[in-house]
Amino acid sequence: MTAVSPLPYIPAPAATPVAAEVLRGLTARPKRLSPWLFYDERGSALFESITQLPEYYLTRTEREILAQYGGAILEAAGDSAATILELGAGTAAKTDLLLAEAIRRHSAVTYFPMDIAPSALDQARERIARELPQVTVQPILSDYTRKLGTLPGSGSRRLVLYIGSSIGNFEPQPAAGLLRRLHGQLAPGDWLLLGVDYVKDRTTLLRAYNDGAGVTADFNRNVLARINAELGANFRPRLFRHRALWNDRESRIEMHLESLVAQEISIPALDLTVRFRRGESVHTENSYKFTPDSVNALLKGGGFAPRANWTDARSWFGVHLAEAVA
Ligand code: AVI
Repeated sequence: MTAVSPLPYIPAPAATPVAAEVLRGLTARPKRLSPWLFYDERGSALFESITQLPEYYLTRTEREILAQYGGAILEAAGDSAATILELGAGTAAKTDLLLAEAIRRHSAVTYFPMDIAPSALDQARERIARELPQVTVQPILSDYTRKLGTLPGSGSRRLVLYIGSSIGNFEPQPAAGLLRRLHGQLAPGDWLLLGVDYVKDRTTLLRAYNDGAGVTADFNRNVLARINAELGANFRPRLFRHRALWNDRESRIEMHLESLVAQEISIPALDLTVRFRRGESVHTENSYKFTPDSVNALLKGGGFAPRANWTDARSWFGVHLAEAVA
């Protein structure tokens, strides 16, 4: 009888995106987990709480810019403001400021919020229907980071919002790739409004990711609870310390989870045991910080022509408007 060599064993659940990412990340050296894993229902709620923390200036500062310059932004984007799309819209709380300006300028405004969280999209739709009934909302449930698909609203000039400095959670190459894919879906004359966090003093940056109430720490550790819930793992999140540090060379905040003890974690759905040394860490997020020049370079690399940008009184955050060019 001839011996048949066994096929490599791939546990079936690793076919799901979460399982595949956890398998890849926790068998890598050094260990890492992608930041999109944060956003299950609890993680999304924790992120909403982060946006209201006194130390987390990003959301508040961007809102200030949109409140002050919303009119100027839409003026600069011209007639594209009648068709507004938003990548990773969440509950779209800040977007109301722009939508209110849009209905001042256009008799009919259509808004397409895109997000992976159906509950956030529902909240956005209900609130906008109540507060800005002149806006037609057409939510799109999708993960724009994985697959952009055909963007709606072609035929009219479009304004795509990508605010909140979400682009900062991608490394430079994937960030440029994402902008290029977006550009590929747009027509010349469509616009992109990109919100980015600027480089600033280290203390302010570090405080934003090491808040006193420990919400960011819970948000970081929630990824372990998610792996427990979805893959049957036995992480004890409290045995991992939240660490956020500033990497000056890469111009980014890094978040890590550091194992407080030597431990062995089993992940039954992946048929995997993961060993941690005491002090070993899992890199869970990068949050890149930009300068006006580095944003413009990123936009140009993606096929966009930077046209204008606005900032707050302290130059902590920037909102950049760019046109898709052929
Ligand atoms: C969603 N993103 C822009 C946030 C950030 O600041 O990078 C995620 C976050 N991580 C820790 N706090 C907030």
